[in-house]
Amino acid sequence: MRIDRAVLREIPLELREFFEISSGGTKARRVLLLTLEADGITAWSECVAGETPGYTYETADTAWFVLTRWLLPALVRSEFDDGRQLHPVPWLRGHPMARAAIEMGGWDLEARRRGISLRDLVGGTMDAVPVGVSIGIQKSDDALCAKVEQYIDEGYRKIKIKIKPGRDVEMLGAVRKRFPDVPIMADANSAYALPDDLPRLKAMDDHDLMMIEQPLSYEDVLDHSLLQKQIETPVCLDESIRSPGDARLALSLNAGRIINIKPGRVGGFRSSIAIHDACRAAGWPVWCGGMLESGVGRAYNVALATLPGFTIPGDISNSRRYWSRDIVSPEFEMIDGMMPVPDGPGIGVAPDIERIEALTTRKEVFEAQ
Ligand code: OSB
Ligand code: MG
Repeated sequence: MRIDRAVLREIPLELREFFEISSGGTKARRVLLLTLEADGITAWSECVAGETPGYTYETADTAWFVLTRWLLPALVRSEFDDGRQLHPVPWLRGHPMARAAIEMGGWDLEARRRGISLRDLVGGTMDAVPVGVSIGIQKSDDALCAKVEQYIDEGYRKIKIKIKPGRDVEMLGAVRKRFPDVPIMADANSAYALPDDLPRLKAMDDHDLMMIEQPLSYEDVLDHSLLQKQIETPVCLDESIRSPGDARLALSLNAGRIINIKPGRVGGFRSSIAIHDACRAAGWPVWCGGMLESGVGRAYNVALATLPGFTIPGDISNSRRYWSRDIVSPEFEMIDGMMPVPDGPGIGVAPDIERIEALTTRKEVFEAQ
């Protein structure tokens, strides 16, 4: 079969709160939405690239360029048997978030063609997935503790706290003192380096953290392995894992004990599942990370997290944690710290097409000849 039509759109979506990580912050999200039409079916997906190259090198602008210049023109010229096999332009290096938008849209298309949910196409086993929340860097320890308290009250099962040099060990100590039993972890987004920061990273062992996520450079798997030998807290890799090959390297070097899988970061669902399978075989738990997605991207994260190796709560929070109003209905809302998995065909939530159309700031259409 063929993709008859592909439409790429950009919409602005304002976060309810500024979100700060060690490399910078964001409030005005620029969300790229892709629709793929084939056999009278329309699939929806999201490209999760950020506004700046502060997490990976990709941005909404680089993804727009790669998608409109190479990937989408080739996509509408290609033939395929199964939606899970959309890999236009195999020679194109890098740009996994741009590629993932197409690859994941193909999964929604295939699930809708079969009249099954994305969860069933993935082979997931859970009806609801455990949920955590990621808290950006706050102005003060008191402000942070207030947020932690609010999210615990709402039922979140894991509290992730963004850290950076100057806002780390002491701040985590203050939270741990106020909340002795809460499951807490830290995410450094590559803000530290060996050997200088080793004492600081060792000191985090005092605060009973579930894990520390991506403490060192995104390029440096070997140093994460050296670090893990010297600290008790499990190291979790995020930015360092861009492919199943990266995961195999991390596993063989013991460069941590946990991997955060974000399908956009690794080029889509096929890679995500391969990483999940490799970790499961090695006894490493995984969890699903987030990129401040709209409800469209969130639906994919929820479906992926139904696989059995996703034993740690993901960054898959309520729609309301991010947006005054999401662009899908129903919105995502957890029950007792568990996100129910949509069971309708494909992503199982309906994008609000009229609102999306009204919000669209740019749009490009590709049609099969
Ligand atoms: O490192 O996990 C990260 C958001 C943007 C970029 C990087 C990260 C994050 C988050 C947010 O932690 C997770 C979410 O979507 O709730
Ligand atoms: Mg992270």
